[in-house]
Amino acid sequence: MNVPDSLSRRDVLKSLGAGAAVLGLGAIAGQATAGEPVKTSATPQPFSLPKLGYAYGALEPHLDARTMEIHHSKHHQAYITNANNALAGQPSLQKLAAEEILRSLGSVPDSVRTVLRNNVGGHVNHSFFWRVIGPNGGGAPRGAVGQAITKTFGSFDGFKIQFGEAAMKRFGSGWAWLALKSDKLEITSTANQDSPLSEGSVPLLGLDVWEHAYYLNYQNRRADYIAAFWNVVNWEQVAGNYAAAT
Ligand code: MN3
Repeated sequence: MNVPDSLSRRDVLKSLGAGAAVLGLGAIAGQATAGEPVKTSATPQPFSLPKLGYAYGALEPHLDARTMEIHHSKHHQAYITNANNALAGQPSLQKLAAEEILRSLGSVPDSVRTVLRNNVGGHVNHSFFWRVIGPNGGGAPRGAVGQAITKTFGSFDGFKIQFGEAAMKRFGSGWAWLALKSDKLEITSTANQDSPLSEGSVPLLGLDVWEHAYYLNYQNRRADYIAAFWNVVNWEQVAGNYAAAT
């Protein structure tokens, strides 16, 4: 099969290197507010639902317990189940970490490309999301990532405005991202469960703007949900993501 071969050695090494860097940062970035160690960016198969590093109700009043429970135990689980089912008939793809599949979607067989794009993407995006939010979050980013945000976007408030616009303008379902591409910070958004990894970027911070992420508590008020999000951002995790990517 051509899929593993199609991954350039550099991509694989970069992927593994980022994971190793994250692990190496454990003493610093591992002390996330959630109390969970920072995880490597390589997610092996078969996929399973990661435990949250906090209780479903820990992010209230900003994100309510019922939404968190359904989002994690039902929506995220469904992506995992669908991805594992799709990969059951693809032994060559089973050797790949989730992130490697997303980086090389163009090389996977046509018959499973869309289902993997949606469901491996859903698994990776949600696993990522649970770690960049947490109790005792909020405030402003410090250190290198804080400096890079200020330098790139003018100020932290300027960054929040631009990120919020990306989240608001994403029509329908998708995500807003702070990502690193060619060593530069960028704000992007993706549709559905598309990942920045598929566009050659490394996500640092992400916000799920699917209605399932906020509808119970905020109904149609996506702007209120975005405003609430800033109170739960785990900037220590974002700093760890940035350190691993640079
Ligand atoms: Mn979601």
